[in-house]
Amino acid sequence: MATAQVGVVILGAGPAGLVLGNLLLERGIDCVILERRSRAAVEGRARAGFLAAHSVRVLTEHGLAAGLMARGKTHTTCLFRSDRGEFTLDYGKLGQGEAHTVYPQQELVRDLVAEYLRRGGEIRFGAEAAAVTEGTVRVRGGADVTGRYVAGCDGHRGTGRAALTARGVRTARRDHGVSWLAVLAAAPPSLEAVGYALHERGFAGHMARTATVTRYYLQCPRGTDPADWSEDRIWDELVTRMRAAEFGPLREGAVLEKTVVDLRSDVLAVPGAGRLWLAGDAAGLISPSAAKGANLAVLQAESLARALEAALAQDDRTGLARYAADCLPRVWRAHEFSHWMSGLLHGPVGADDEARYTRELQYARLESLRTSRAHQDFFAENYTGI
Ligand code: RFL
Repeated sequence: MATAQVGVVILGAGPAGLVLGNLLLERGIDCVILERRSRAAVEGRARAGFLAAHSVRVLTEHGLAAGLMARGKTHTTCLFRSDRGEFTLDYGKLGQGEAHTVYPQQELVRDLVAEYLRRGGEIRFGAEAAAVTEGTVRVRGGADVTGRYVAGCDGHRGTGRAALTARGVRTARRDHGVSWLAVLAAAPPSLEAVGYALHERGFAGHMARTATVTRYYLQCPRGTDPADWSEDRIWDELVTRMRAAEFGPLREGAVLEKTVVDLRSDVLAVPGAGRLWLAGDAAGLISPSAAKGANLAVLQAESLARALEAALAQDDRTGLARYAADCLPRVWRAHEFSHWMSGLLHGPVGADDEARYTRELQYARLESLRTSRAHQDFFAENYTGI
């Protein structure tokens, strides 16, 4: 049985759905968010942390940045380590001179939920979209919800994407063939900045989150079971790959969370059709090697809000057609950089001639980044930009 029709039914209360919901309410468009998980689960899910300058601008312009302004940290440097030494890139002084704001995704989600509710929006937690047909969303175990438009912001395994691919929309995809053990540690950062360590045992990464929590990554074989990684094994491996003996100790702490992330990327050929439009991971998944996913979600949510406003207020669908045309080139540029970063960070395993050739290419790329101002500017522009 269908309930009354709203302007936009949004699937998913992640960064994409919540930014979109807030921007629609700001424009006076009624919407309802359907989120399959509980509020506590959504607000406690630690994932991204690096917000590009563009994301911060969007959030600030629309009154969504109070928390990140108060508690976010500005980062303008990152460092690279290998057996050939260490160097820091002050990317805040390179390229466009832009910075990252480090603010844990779960805190951003918490702020966005609070603001959405304050603006009078409705979120139904525990409401899983089972299918989307035209403007109607079938909710598992509940009443159907109908909107003039449906925004699929329910991630890359969501119902929105499934409905679109069932209609024949193609996907371009790549499996990077690499996995990361993503570790969240109750430990202060060990470095001032982001640290990328190249090692013959595999990549290791250090990402500051807050004064008491740090994220680490360890490249691991596909199919790795996180349960095989004890706390001691994680720290031993991080100490080795981050070359702590040479460059300084790591500040260790309890492991709060460990998950395996397979590095995969894909982009839908068009992010919507008819009454169903997608944003965020639903429209395309990007490997976390350059920390772009949440930033693309914000970018797309902003563009989609503008397009939906025109479609709803003036019955003008040209904005929706332009949504794809405007976003896709920027999405692909982020994918290109992410892919480049993946090649920089992940060396081959093994010591045969081909592995040695690829590893030397990796070092040549790193050396070019260390010494060439032109290369550094290009890196900075893509690293902070979206
Ligand atoms: P989300 O955040 O996955 O939210 C989708 C929401 O939809 C809900 N859902 C449904 N609701 C109703 N019905 C259904 N059928 C549903 N199916 C799903 C889900 O419960 C969820 O609440 O997608 P969104 O909004 O597109 O946001 C994308 C970002 O979350 C993602 O791209 C980033 O987290 C990626 N990422 C990073 N991005 C950055 O920009 N910077 C980073 O530093 C960064 N670090 C990361 C990351 C992702 C990681 N993992 C876990 C893959 C680090 C990690 C470890």
